[in-house]
Amino acid sequence: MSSTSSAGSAASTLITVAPTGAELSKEDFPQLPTTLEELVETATACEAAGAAMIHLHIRDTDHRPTLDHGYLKAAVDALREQTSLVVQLSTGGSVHDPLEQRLTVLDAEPDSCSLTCGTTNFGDDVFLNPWGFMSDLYVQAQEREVVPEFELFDLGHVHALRRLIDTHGLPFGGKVHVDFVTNVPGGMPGSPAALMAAVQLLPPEVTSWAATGIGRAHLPVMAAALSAGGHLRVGMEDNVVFARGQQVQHNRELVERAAHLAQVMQRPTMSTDDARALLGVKDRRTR
Ligand code: KMH
Ligand code: ZN
Repeated sequence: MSSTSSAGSAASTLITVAPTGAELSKEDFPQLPTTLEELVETATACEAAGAAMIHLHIRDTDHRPTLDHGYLKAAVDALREQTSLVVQLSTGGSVHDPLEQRLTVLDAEPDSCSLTCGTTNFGDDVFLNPWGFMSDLYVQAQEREVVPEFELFDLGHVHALRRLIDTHGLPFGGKVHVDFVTNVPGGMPGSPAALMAAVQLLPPEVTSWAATGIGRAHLPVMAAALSAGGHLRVGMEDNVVFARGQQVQHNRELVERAAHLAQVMQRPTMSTDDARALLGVKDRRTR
């Protein structure tokens, strides 16, 4: 496959686990990790299964999404103490979170933060990411030495990433890692063809890319990404069906299957040290 990007084909696979998200309720999915204790248990199990990064949405004591600093900082600190995972905080939050509050996520000093490159319809809701917000988040992440992961839901988001780099230079660390979030109702479809079209258009500054398929696009997008040299994101934020009629009971199951497939494809899972080098994150480990 040819590509204008320098991301190339990777010899090993970065697996990111997105264990919780902001959309599912604890009532409907009691196995969703929402407490700090459950989060640490999940992170530890997923690291052992081959994950090297965790994409975090935090819940409060009522299991509802929160951007409260105390909760975010406690989660970042606990995961640093008890795992070696690269800790990425979501700045997307939930569709109901105000933009100003989404910027305060950086106060919790994560290794990485998500940065979605444009507004998108999100089911019946709108996930708001106007240029001013993206731009502020980009610059604040540079200043605080936090590495953004660019979440691309659509081809237009690839174009917006070009504008961010042209306007503000490279992110902290000098690497550009993107994650294609496919099959969101309102974004690009979760098909190999759509994924490959987007990969072809990546700016040459992109050094690595990953992909995830929401819901039933989970497996086709995983297989397409692996075969094209991409990395993987899995987790209950994106998919709660393990197989027909079989609900995911623990995020570890999704990481284990992704790691197995990566191994079969001769692209074994990446260590957390290698993930840090790939992403250019600052080493903030405390253990
Ligand atoms: N929860 C979605 C509205 C991100 O984490 O940055 C946004 C989202 C993307 O999950
Ligand atoms: Zn998220």
